[in-house]
Amino acid sequence: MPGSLSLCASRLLLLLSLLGAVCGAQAFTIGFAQSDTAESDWRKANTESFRESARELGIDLQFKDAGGNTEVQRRQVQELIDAKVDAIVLSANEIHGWDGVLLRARKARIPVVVSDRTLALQPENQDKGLFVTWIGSDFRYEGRAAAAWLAQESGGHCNIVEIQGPPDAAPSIERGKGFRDVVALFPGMKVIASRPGMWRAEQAREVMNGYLKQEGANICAVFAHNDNMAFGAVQAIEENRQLGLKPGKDILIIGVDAVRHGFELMQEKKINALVECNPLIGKVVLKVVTEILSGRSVPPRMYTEDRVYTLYNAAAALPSRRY
Ligand code: GYE
Repeated sequence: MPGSLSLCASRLLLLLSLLGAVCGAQAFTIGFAQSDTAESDWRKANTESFRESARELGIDLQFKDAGGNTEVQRRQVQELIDAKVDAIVLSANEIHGWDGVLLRARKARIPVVVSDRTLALQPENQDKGLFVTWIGSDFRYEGRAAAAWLAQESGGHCNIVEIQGPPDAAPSIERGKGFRDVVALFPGMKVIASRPGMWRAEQAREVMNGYLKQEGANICAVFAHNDNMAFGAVQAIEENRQLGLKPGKDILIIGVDAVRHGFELMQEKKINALVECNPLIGKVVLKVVTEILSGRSVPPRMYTEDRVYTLYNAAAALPSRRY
């Protein structure tokens, strides 16, 4: 079972289920503004989780996908406001630029729930209740967990290449900060290179190719902000046969998300560790929205619990993986 919900969220889920059974879920129309389903395996699983959960819960899901374009996503949230949906769920492409459209949602009395990606509102708007709650993973913990695993695996001596997500996306910012929180504790650990791979394997492959030509055997590990970019790093190492380096052996590889193909590469010993980030939050998010629309209060933040998987427990975990 991938990352179980945190205590508050799992208890709330049980309560929501009981209340739903008693009160019967009203057929709400909920808008879901997704950042970019095509960006990663994680995002595909996340989108499917919302679609499947909406069907199960009898919710009319008005789905919008911004294709990674924040201006388009802002326009799509406005379209949902204009359509007078009952509530909006936002998984933001980047942290900035949401104040105006969220102020208009509040004026239209449409509650907003932020899913997965956190936002950075202007100081003057931070106490205006522009969204009711945020539900997702602790990205800073994920970065810290990745570095802690690498410190123990490398004995605290490692030159690290970091392949980041987009610079203005919350997971990139927070995973990078968390990773550096722990690396700073080990004088022998150093991030020698860092560049965005934009969540995608192909771009990460190009980034890694460049670093292999510059740094080659000086690279001890790759920290990729998501699994798809870890896949690209593995591909680049294998393509540079002239260097004679093996991913997972000569260069340690650690990713974040823990998607199925990542477990398969761990079984092949090409990836060493994956920090889980659970995308299957559609049901809890939509149930929380239903609670809000039914007039009940919910916690301001709800975390999913994630864990670290390694090539040592990959085989045992793979059969139960759901994304
Ligand atoms: O790590 C990445 C996806 O917001 C946690 O976005 C999510 C991140 C995830 O594209 O694969």
